[in-house]
This record gives sequence, structure tokens and C-alpha cells, in this order.
Amino acid sequence: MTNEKITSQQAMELEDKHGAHNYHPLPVVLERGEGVFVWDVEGKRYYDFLSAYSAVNQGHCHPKIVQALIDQSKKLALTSRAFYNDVLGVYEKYVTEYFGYDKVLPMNTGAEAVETSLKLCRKWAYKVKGIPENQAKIVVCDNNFHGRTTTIVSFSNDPDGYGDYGPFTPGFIRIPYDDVDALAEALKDPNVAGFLVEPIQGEAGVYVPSEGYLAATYKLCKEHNVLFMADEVQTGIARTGKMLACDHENVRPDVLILGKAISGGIYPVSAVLADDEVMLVIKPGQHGSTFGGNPVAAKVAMAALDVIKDEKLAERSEQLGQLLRKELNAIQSTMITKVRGKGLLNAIVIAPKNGKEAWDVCLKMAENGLLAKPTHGDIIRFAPPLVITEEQIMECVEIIRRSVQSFE
Ligand code: IF1
Repeated sequence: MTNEKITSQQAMELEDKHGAHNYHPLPVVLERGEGVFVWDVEGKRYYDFLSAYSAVNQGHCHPKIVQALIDQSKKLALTSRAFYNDVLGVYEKYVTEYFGYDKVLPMNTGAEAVETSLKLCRKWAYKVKGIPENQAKIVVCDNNFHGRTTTIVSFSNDPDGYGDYGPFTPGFIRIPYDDVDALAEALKDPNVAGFLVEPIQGEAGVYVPSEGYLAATYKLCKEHNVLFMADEVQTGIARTGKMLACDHENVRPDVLILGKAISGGIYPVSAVLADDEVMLVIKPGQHGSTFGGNPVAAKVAMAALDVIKDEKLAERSEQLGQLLRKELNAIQSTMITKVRGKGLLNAIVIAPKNGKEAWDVCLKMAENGLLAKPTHGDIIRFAPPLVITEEQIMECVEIIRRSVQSFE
């Protein structure tokens, strides 16, 4: 196994030559991460303001989570679900009590958890609600992002997401986000079985819906016997200032979808939580995954969720998010046209200036020691690990200010 040190240039060339070109990363080659910091191969330190798209809420390489990975990996890593093991049931009890549901179906990636929810919803439609076979419909929102599988991109309106991937999976109705009346209209169709929604639309550019949107749409779903399915893969696990973004409106989803930071970014872990009436429609042999709920994933997730509570990261996210938005709004720059977010899931909208745009701002911030990446051209997401301190927030605001003002 080659382990000689390579330069940034060499690393980028290797990826270009030997890897699929399904990403266009910022030209930074990372070698080490610890807490809010990452270092490139030349030893330059950066604040990580992306947190691997909110998977590293607990900070890079959190010692307690890494230790859980090491200890279990040395003992029993994977049994498959063909047999029981002494960890999965303990984890299932832990995570269902942690979020307050009867049951959990463990998977690995966010997309797999979303797919699991779609299958659960359809089977519930036929077995419980009594919708005619193959007629179940699920309502989704414009500008959604729920993952990259063929079925999920079937209901995307992002050409980069769905382009040339047809034919598409039928059975989805797309409505405008943050529009309660649009949902009411869609629910007139008696074959609607579920509503899949991001409590805040992350990829679309951190769109925070109007106050009351989640509660109003949840109420409509209840009135029409439709499952309210919250995709909290990105907004969950304390990112938005509460354990779940739905908690801001006291909404308890019928189906809760988790991923990313449920493992602190140490191992792929995702989960679908629901009560028995929904979860038990899936019988043995009707869904599964080789790695889903494996002993390492289970131990890592319990450690990662412990850290969230032990270090009060939801409260921290709420307080420091307010500080960050206040300070970002105070930056004097004609490039920053909007600041929005909740907790430590934030974004700024960049207006081009002298031919420079969001990408150039990100390159300048990298030069100044802070990593972030644009989404949809003009929006820069700011999502540092929730372990960041107040003084580090202030230092980062100074980096952001200096970077945008360098283009004035
Ligand atoms: C990429 C985006 C963010 C998600 C929500 C499900 C998933 C995601 C709300 C699927 C995943 C990741 C995917 C990653 C980049 C990142 C992303 F830009 F793609 F859209 F965060 F906004 N639901 N989001 O945000 O989870 O299968 O990836 O574990 O595909 O480039 P996954």
C-alpha cells in the first residue's frame, strides 16, 4: 500500500486521471481534520465552514466517536442481518428512545433512508390506508434535494440532478415549497399517501420556510390521513439550533429520516424512524441492506448522538447561529445581498462584482483560511461544526469580511 506523502498537485492529478469526474471540488487537498479545523497536504490550516454538508456537526475526528469505531471494529465489524448480534438491539433501543419513536429501520446513506421512507409510505398506503395497488402518490417540493438515486431524481426539478437519467419513477406530485395552499390542493387527490419535505431546503440554498409552514402542512397531512415525512438528513442532529428542525414548530413527523451527523461523519449511518402502524408494514425479507445497522455503525452512532447531548450542541448552534447572522449582516459589502439560516445552517447570496462571483469569493476565503463552497452559483453555505466557539466565529466573520471586501 503506497503511503508516501503526495503534493496537492499530485493528488488532484491522480483524481483527474483515475476518478470519475462527478465533482468539481475547490482546489484544496485535505490531509487532516480536528474539531473545526482541516489542514491541507502543505500544512495550511482552514476553518471548515461546510462540515461535509453537515455530517461533521460534532467536529472532525471527535475522539469519543473515533474510539467507538476502533473498539467495535477490532471486535465484530459486520455480521449482515442473517444473524443477530449483541449491538444492534441496544442501538435500536437507544435511538428510538432518543427521538421518541416505536421503531427504527437502519440504513447507511441518506438516499437509502429516503428510498426506505418512500417504500414504507407506499406499502402503508396499500396495507393500511387502502389506496388501490400501484396508485399511491407522494407529494414533494420544488427545488428539493433528497439524494441521487434514480427514483429520487425522478422527482427533482434540477436538470443536473435528473438530466439523461430517464425513464423516471412515476407517482410523485411536485408543489411549490413553503406554500400551504398548494399542499391543500394536492391533498384533494385521495391517492396521496405521503408528503416528503426538507424542514429547511439545504441544497436549494438554505431556504427557511415561513414560520408555521411545518405545523400547517403537518396538520393538513393529519386531516387527510397522509404521512408527514421529514428529511432531516441535513437539518437534523442539532444543526439548526434544535435536535431536529421540526422541533422549532413542535412537529413530530410520522416518518423521520436521518443521516450524515447521526455518525458525526465517522462512518456512513442513516436511519428511518416511525411508529409501529407504519414501520410494521414491512415484513421479513421485504427490505434490507448488507451494512444497514452493522455493529460498527451502531456503536459509532450511539457515541455521536451522546456527544450532541453531552456537549449541548443544539443550544450552541442556536446561540452561535444568531451571532453569525448578526455579524454577517453587519459586513459592509455590496456583494452580500442576503443572509439567511437557522442555527448554524446559514448561507449568503453573492451578487457578482467586477466579474467576480461566489466561486471567486470561496477561492479568496480559502486563501484566507476558511473553506466553503457555492451552491447553485450565487449562494455560499456557511455550516461550521457545532463545536465552534464564539471567538472562532468572530475570527471567521473577519475572514469572510476581508475576502468579500477584497473585491470592492
Ligand atoms: C452530494 C447536496 C447537500 C441531503 C438531504 C438526503 C441526502 C442529502 C436533505 C442524501 C445529501 C449531500 C449529498 C452530496 C452533497 C450534499 C448536498 F449538495 F448534494 F445537496 F447537503 F445539500 N437528504 N446531501 O442534503 O444523503 O445519500 O448523500 O448520504 O451528492 O454531492 P446521502
